[in-house]
Amino acid sequence: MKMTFRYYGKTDPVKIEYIRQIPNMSGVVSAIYDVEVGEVWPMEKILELKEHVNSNGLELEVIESVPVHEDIKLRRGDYARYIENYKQNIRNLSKAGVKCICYNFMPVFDWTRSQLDKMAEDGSTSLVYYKDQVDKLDPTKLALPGWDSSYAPEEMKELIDAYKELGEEGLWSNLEHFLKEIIPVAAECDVNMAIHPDDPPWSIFGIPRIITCEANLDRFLKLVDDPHNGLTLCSGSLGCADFNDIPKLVRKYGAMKRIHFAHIRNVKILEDGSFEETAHYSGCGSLDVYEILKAYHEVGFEGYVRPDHGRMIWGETGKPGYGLFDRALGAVYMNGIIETLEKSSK
Ligand code: DNO
Repeated sequence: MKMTFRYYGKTDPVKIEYIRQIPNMSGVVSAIYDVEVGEVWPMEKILELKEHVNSNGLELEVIESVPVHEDIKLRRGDYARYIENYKQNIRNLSKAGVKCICYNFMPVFDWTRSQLDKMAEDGSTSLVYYKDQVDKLDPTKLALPGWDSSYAPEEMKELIDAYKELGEEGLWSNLEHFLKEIIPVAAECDVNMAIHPDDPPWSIFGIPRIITCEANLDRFLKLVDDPHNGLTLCSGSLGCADFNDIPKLVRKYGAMKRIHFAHIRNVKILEDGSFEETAHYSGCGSLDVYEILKAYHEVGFEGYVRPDHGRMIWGETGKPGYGLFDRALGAVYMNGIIETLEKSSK
């Protein structure tokens, strides 16, 4: 497996020069951030990013994410044009050597948390999801990093209502339509599409969420049964629900060669089903990172892996979940486990 690190481009407070100093880093996972959602990423911008990454000794083989416009998820308005644009993005990225594209099909909101800087006993801060707090939030007035903040409250309300009306089956049907359009292009370009699970994997604010559990992952993979239609298996997104057994999912979908990208994040599940993000080390959270990596090793996983959300430690400030220090610790911890697994199985 290839170790990678998420990088938000030249404006990221985490400099690419620092990322390359983390042992065993093969490349960064990045995106073009200054093009509106749904539009085609100009080839010059893609090549400029590639050149910037490559000149720092790293690869740019994974894009996270090419966002899917809400019109596609709702199959309304300009969806047909946005799907054509999406296909063009796949073609352009493949021309620049990209092998894997991560995306999600979460309505309106990407990952959701009730607090981004909850302080733990050791003074570190992390992202948390407390059910009672989330239940009290007004989604039309919320803004979290990673979310599209361009909606006015009344537009947000209209969108939420449209999804409530669409319901889960409507969303499945729109996802199927989207996949049937884009996967043939991905196959032609030999780019692996890797859907990110819903985070958290349950419905919030009454909006449907479908990439949540084993039965739904089975259903998703069958919508278009092609290896290019695969998964970003995010341990923390799926694993914050105790009905998801991550090593089991890794073994199952890994053996089917349908996992293209592994996100490793640890979370501590609380009694009421709330959760707190923790350090990657197994002893800190509810997930056994050793068992998860062992499952990847056993199925001969050859895709990309990256440490996901880290805490803020050692006085660092920056993008919630995406500082340098704790993610670097996560990468090095994972390197240690992977090296041990590889050498002890020889
Ligand atoms: C959270 C990330 C997600 C992910 C998107 C993929 O930190 O894992 O925002 O990038 O859901 O489209």
